[in-house]
Parts: sequence; C-alpha cells; structure tokens
Amino acid sequence: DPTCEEDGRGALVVVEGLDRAGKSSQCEILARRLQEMGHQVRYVRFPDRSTPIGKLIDNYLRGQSQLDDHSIHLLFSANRWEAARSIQEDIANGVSVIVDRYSYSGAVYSAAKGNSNLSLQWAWQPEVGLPRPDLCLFLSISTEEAARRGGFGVERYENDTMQKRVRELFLSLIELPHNDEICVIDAGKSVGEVAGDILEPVLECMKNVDAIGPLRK
Ligand code: T5A
Ligand code: NA
Repeated sequence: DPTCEEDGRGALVVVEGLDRAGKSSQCEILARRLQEMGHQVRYVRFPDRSTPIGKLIDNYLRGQSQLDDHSIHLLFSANRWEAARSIQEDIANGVSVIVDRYSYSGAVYSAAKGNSNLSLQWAWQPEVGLPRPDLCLFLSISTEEAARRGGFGVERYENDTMQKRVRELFLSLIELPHNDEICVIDAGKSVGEVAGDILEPVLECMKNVDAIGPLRK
C-alpha cells in the first residue's frame, strides 16, 4: 500500500554523510521515486542558504566572512529551527519530508574543527527539541573516494583532515544506543545501486511511522 498518508502523517527521512557522499543526488532520486509511487513529498536541504540566516552561513562557508565557532554553530542550528514548524506541519498533513543534512551534520562538523574546543555534547544541545527523524540514512564513504568526486575542495570544510575527523565523529554518533533510527548505507557504489539500497528502508519506515517526537539529549 503506497499511500501511508491516508491513515496518518508523513515520514521524516534524513540523509547524512561526508561532503560528496552523494546526499543531494540521492535525495532527488528518492523524492522523485516516492512521488511516482503516489506519495506527497517535500525535499528540504540544510543549510537552507536562501534565508537571511542561510546567507550568513553561505558567506562563511565560501570564506567570505569569519565567525566565532560557537556563533556559526548556532546559526546552522537556527537555520533548522526556522524550518522546524513547516516541517512539522507538512508531516502532520501527510507529506513526507526528505532532509538533506540535519542535526548530525550540525553537531559533527562543529566538533570536528581542529582548533575548536566545542565538544560533540555541547554541539548537540541546540538540536534538542527539533523534530526527530523517523529514519536517518548515513551515506558511508571513505574520505579518499569522496575526494575523488566532482567539485571537492572549494568550500571551507572540504579538506582531508577535516573530513577524516568528521567521519570519525559521525561513526561515534551512530554507535550511541539511542540513535537507533540511523541506517548505514554503502555510498561507494554506483548512483543507481545506492538509490536501490536506500529505497527499501525508506518504504519500510513509511509503513511504520508513529507519533513524531523531539530530538533527545
Ligand atoms: N554543515 C552543514 C555544517 O557544518 N553544519 C550544519 O549544520 C550543516 C547542515 C555545506 C557544508 O556545511 C557543513 C557541511 C558541509 O561542509 P552542503 O551544502 O550540504 O553543506 O554541501 P554540498 O556542497 O551541497 O553537498 P556535498 O558536498 O555534501 O555533496 P553531496 O550532496 O553529498 O553529493 P552530491 O550528490 O552533490 O554529489 C557530489 C558529486 O559526486 C557525484 C555527483 O555527480 C557530484 O559530482 N556522485 C557520485 N559519483 C560516483 N558515484 C556515486 N554513487 C555518486 N554520487 C554522487
Ligand atoms: Na549536497
């Protein structure tokens, strides 16, 4: 039965991973496939660079401004909070929301910065209370494979040392027992193969959506 919307809310599905893991490509394919199956879907990406807060983030990522590590961290989080209500409304109205990066990126990238003393625990706190994903797909890829893909090296965090630390921190988050919504996907395969591997857990999740809760500590 492809229309889980009929008897309830939409699902909140997050796609996470290193830079160039293929998140945006996969989100677009997933959104299109679900629509073709008759689901209502919205695709959201963070950072959302179109809002006033998003423009500050964009400038920072492009190296056009300098910001204190705590400040930019809180801006990334604020950029999610400004979208939280509309995400919750869509889900309540039976629209499934596919999210390209979310709180996991938020905590991990800030904590991975070499010279920052921001802990993963500190970095997670502003995320507490945001809509909790029903499913988080972590696109797992080696830093070497990610670096081979197009466009790498242009933005602030796109360097080897940073990506290695990001990968380690992502893996440590995944291992936390309360993060049982995270599903690891081998993103080193072809675009088509990864898309196939993603569809199954998403459809399974959409069959079983329950009451939406907030992200926990
Ligand atoms: N950030 C983000 C924070 O620090 N805190 C936060 O809270 C948030 C939300 C920008 C930066 O911001 C940081 C993390 C980032 O460093 P972004 O805007 O999501 O975040 O970054 P983008 O540059 O848009 O996206 P990514 O670099 O992360 O790339 P994607 O979306 O993972 O990959 P995609 O699909 O664009 O593909 C990249 C390239 O690889 C090819 C594609 O064709 C493309 O050329 N490709 C494949 N090649 C071979 N095999 C496959 N399976 C492939 N899949 C894709
Ligand atoms: Na992307």
